[in-house]
Amino acid sequence: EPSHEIFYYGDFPNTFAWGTTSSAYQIEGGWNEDGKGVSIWDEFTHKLQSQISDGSSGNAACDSYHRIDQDIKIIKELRGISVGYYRFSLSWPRIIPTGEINDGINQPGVDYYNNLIDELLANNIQPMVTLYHWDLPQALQDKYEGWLDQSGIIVKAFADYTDFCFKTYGDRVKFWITFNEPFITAQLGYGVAAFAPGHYSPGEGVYYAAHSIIKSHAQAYHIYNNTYRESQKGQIGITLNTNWVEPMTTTDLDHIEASQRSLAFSTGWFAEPIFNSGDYPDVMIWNVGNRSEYYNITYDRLPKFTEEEKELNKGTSDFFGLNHYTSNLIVPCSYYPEEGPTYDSDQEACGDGCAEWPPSASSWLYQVPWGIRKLLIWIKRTYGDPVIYITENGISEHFSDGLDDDIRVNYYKNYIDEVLKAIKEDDVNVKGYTAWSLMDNFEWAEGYSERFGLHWVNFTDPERTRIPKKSASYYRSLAGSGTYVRP
Ligand code: GBH
Repeated sequence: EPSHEIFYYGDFPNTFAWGTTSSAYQIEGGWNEDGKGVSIWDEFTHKLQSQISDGSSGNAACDSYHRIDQDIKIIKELRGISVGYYRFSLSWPRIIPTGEINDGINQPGVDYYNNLIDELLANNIQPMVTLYHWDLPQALQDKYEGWLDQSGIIVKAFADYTDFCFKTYGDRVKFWITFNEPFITAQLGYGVAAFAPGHYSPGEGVYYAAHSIIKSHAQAYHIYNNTYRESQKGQIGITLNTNWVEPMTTTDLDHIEASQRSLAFSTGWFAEPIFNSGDYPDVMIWNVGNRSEYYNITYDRLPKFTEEEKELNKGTSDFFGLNHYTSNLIVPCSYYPEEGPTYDSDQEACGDGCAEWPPSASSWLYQVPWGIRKLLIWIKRTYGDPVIYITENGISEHFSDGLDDDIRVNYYKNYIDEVLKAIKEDDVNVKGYTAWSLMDNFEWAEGYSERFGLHWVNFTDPERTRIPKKSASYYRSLAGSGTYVRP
């Protein structure tokens, strides 16, 4: 059980790695420049403006496509002694415009990332590269229905893309993340349609998308493992997003079971195949099957892995990449939507933040520092004590907020303190921490209305000036006390 130290704040191991992060669509802009292909987020923001709270898009965003120098400058200033890496993502359609390598690559796009990587290294900042942070080439969506495709074409397209990236950048990139938060792509992209590509299929598509993503991840891992690992000597894994969840009533067995189901349906959905059995959690198979029966659905809404696929899934992550922001309280709930079964109703668990927890500018994000420690302990116990990198953690403010971001200083101080407790008191193998985000950026369906940055960005200034907030100097001083290490 966790000890009840209220405030720990000792020293991090001097091998601990510190970083900041961003993603391609959220910062780059240059959406149609130099031969870049259209992504599902370009299409979604252009065609369904009403889905974005301020009607905006990432067309220009932070203009990082033209401003590598400005980004390097703020990363470098932040680095102090030890903020040693920068996590960013590659835009697949910037590199391969149609998504299929046989159609050709886009050399200016390839060079953009070559320059970024070279500049980072020249400044002693290690690149941590995400291969897919939600911006699928639109052509793959149009031709094959994107991640819904179960024929193997999408898996092959992703495999070819990642192979190209390992070959092209792997001499310098030693830390790869295949997918950022596949849960979000599946549930928001192909389930409830709140995110691109806006495909509404809450009880089927949601599971199909996850299925082809897991297979794609496994392929990419094996390509790296078999062809590149020996010569390039890097690591490769996946990043999953997880809220910590607590039963609403800790003495009620139904509430405890509901919170366990909730974890199985969110983290377990991907972590069980990749870190444990090779297959989906039993409770997911059971629940989805039962609810299909109720609706007289005879095909598998949750697709089955073959024995061979299970073997290919198993053990395909060198580390557990964790994006964590908040916690929820869970109650059991059972309902049967008239339209048919849905991922939400399949899990028979409902949850939300607690109104008493301090809020943020995002409706879903409550400040619950102790949640990250419990989650880290749960991951350690459930997935065989993996190496963990926290690949995102952070808090939002409103568009009108400025440089005095005490709320963010406080959030980082308290969450990072809980991470330290997990390392020192609970022996969780956390090796690195990454603050989301390096700078304010395009916050998906919230547009620019929520700011997550350590740096404030002036979105009305064509220069997109980046100015450090109070939290940037706080993070610099905190992370600056350790020793510089590569993730
Ligand atoms: C991460 O997602 C992303 O990786 C990153 O790109 C993003 O900018 C960052 O967090 C901050 O959000 O309003 O109820 O529909 C975290 C997962 C996905 C959580 C979208 C909030 C919307 C919930 N986020 N979700 S709701």
